[in-house]
Amino acid sequence: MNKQIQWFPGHMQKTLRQFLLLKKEFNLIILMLDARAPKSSFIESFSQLLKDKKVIVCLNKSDFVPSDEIKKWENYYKKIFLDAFAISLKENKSNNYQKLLSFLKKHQKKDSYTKVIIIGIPNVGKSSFLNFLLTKKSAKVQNIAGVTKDLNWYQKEKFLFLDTPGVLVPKFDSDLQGVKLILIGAIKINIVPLETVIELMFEIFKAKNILLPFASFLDFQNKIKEEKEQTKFSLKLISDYQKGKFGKFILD
Ligand SMILES: Nc1nc2c(ncn2[C@@H]2O[C@H](COP(=O)(O)OP(=O)(O)OP(=O)(O)O)[C@@H](O)[C@H]2O)c(=O)[nH]1
Ligand SMILES: [Mg+2]
Repeated sequence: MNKQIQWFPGHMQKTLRQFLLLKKEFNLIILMLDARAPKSSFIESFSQLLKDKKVIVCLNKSDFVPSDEIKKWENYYKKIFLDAFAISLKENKSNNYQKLLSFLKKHQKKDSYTKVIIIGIPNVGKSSFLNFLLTKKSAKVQNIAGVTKDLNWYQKEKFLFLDTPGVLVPKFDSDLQGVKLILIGAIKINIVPLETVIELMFEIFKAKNILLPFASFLDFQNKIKEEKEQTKFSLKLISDYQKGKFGKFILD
């Protein structure tokens, strides 16, 4: 089954072009991923930008996942890039987050500003991360995809940080990847038929042994017949997932 989940508005294409034009200027790249989807939130669109650059991977929102499991992904990315840190901007702020700060300081340029670009898919916490670094609310943050629309520079000590709009790919490897990104809020829910999302949500959860209130998608359809009720219940399932009500686990 391939429903071709797609969401690639014009500003994303423009941002990717701008990234490549600015590539030479950056001393460090922070690639922000979502700890709930450490593989699916890494998208092909970034490859060209990351090539031959110093890249630090941040697995943000790790408050939603078991710490031993995210450690494996941290190690996985450490092997590919300069370093990797599982962080949470909501809890456990001191731990890995402090490590990341000292890491940044270690890679600071002596004689001029160190330019750091923060990239990632929508809604992973790029702007939140910046606000945290700046210890004040400067960048706009909201729990929906596509909040940041332009490139914005912020200065902290001898660092210049560039907050960027989240970008995606014109086409996903699979609909499962697309649905995982919908579940973590990186893709707007209204661009895909809700039925597709729920059907694949059952598949993803089953693979992870996570119980939903119905035995299967078919069971869900059989028990809730009316379309309006189905929509209401589907949105509740997604919202409950996003609130962490099904427990801590990784979708990938
Ligand atoms: N649970 C949890 N939520 C977080 C964390 N970091 C950020 N958030 C929330 O995630 C949502 C999105 O944060 P943003 O900082 O706007 O994300 P962004 O990557 O800048 O999003 P775009 O600008 O749309 O690309 C907000 O509701 C934040 O409060 C975290 O570590 N844990
Ligand atoms: Mg933002």
